[in-house]
Amino acid sequence: MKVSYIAIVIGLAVQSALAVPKFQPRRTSILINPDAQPDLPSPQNARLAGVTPANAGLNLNDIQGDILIGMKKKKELFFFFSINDAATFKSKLSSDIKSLITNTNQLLSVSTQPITAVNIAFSQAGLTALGVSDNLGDAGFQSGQFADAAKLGDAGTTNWVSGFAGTKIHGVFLLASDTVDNVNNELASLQSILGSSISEIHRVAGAARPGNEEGHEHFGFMDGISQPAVQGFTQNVLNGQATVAPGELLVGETGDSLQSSRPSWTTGGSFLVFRQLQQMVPEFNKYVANHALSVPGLTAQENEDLFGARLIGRWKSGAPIDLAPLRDDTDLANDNTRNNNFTFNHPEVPGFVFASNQTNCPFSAHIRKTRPRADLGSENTGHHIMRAGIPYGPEVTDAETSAQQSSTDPALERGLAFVAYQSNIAQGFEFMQEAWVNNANFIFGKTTPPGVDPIIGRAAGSAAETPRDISGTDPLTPTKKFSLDVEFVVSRGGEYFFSPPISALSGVLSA
Ligand code: N7H
Repeated sequence: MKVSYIAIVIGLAVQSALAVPKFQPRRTSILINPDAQPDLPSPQNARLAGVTPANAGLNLNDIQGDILIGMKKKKELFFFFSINDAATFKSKLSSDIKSLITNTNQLLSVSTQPITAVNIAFSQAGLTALGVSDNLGDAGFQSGQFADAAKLGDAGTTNWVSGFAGTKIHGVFLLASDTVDNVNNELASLQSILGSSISEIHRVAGAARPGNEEGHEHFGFMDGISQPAVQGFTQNVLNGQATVAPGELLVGETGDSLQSSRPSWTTGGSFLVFRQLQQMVPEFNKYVANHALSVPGLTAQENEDLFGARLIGRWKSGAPIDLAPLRDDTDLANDNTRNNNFTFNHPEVPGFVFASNQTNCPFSAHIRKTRPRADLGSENTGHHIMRAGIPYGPEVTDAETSAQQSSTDPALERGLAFVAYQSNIAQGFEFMQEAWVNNANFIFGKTTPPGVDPIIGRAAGSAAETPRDISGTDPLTPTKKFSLDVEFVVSRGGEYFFSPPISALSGVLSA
């Protein structure tokens, strides 16, 4: 009796062990895909895109998965570390860690996505710790982000997370999945592989916002709509999408101006700019409510929403104000063939003077400052980035809403874990932030100086309490100045990294 009972138990155990395959193909994606955002190519289309142009041959199996997919992750953990024991780290990097790194092709279809996607990137201090002395050809990367803080408009570095101050971070793991548990399990297994060869310096846990807010950042605006189409990757270019040579994002590829001087092992890698940008959401909402416009024919709520939309250049839905200047249009927002198809110029409108007209969109609006489209004549500016960030931190609490003020509780900090990829930081993120966003006179040649970008702009070197002036936001009086006396976005610092091609992990980086 006892023996047959044991046999049954063993039998059931064997049966259930057999019933659970070791590798369970995914049924739900790691990625979100709101209608407003561009779709990713299917693996087949991505391969075809690589065949047509002369610059064919992006190695999507070697390019880390995060670089070309944009702001689409459901959950993402950024784990910043220093390397204590380079020899042990290198031996694990070339074997166990390399086999866990997720490439671009894997992410393009749900069935090939891993349980948790793992990417890795190194700072200059990290490359030095690994004994890599090659010059990657990027001055910003070489000196690190802390040295850049003043130029970026960070009002001092007192708000910086201590881990970002200096050059103590050597690398970052980017772990993406559909659940927090998956991400945490993956981190635990990485930590057990690497043991004491690394130490944690800092971590940021990102997540797409819940429910209908999925894809929206913490101020409530749909994000990730306007991303560059990449030759050799994107097959169906959407109307109004900027098309860039792969070398604008990927080191060593066609279009990288330093292609001939890059170390050969870096081809297919990309510089990753990370910024922890805290968002003061109740303060933003309060400022917008207090500055509601008075455009005739609109309700009070519509006038308030319009003011907010004119700071960004899009409605919360994602519809561009250049095409929907007075009221939101959710059909337009959710149609990715139309929602990016505008230039800010309206030659079809009789008497439209491009140098002075801000009826549809202020010169200072965030999306105009960061992609001036027809304002620069030609789109081919060479200043594009692939944005791959994700919101972090909790939703606003009722207490914060009623106080109209963000809590000082560190557990309630929220914002954007900003990530930008490019082949040249000086031409990409730095240029955008310093020459456009923080420059009160940009867009040049306009009859009214726009002021800084209201969301992320601050003149380099100005103190945090200095009000930031913008104009153009009131369509009835475009010369009217608004004094932004609160910070909507506070920089908590960051670092510059290089996201290497996967092949380099068992090559130069672990030699
Ligand atoms: Fe920005 N926001 O909610 O206000 N961003 N951004 N950004 N941003 C964009 O078109 C936001 C930041 C760019 O091609 C949208 O995808 C916030 C930095 C660029 O038309 C919204 C923060 C930099 C674009 C936001 C933040 C940029 C863009 C519209 C910080 C670079 C595309 C959605 C907390 C220096 C422009 C979309 C184009 C769009 C927001 C940071 C750059 C809603 C909250 C630091 C290039």
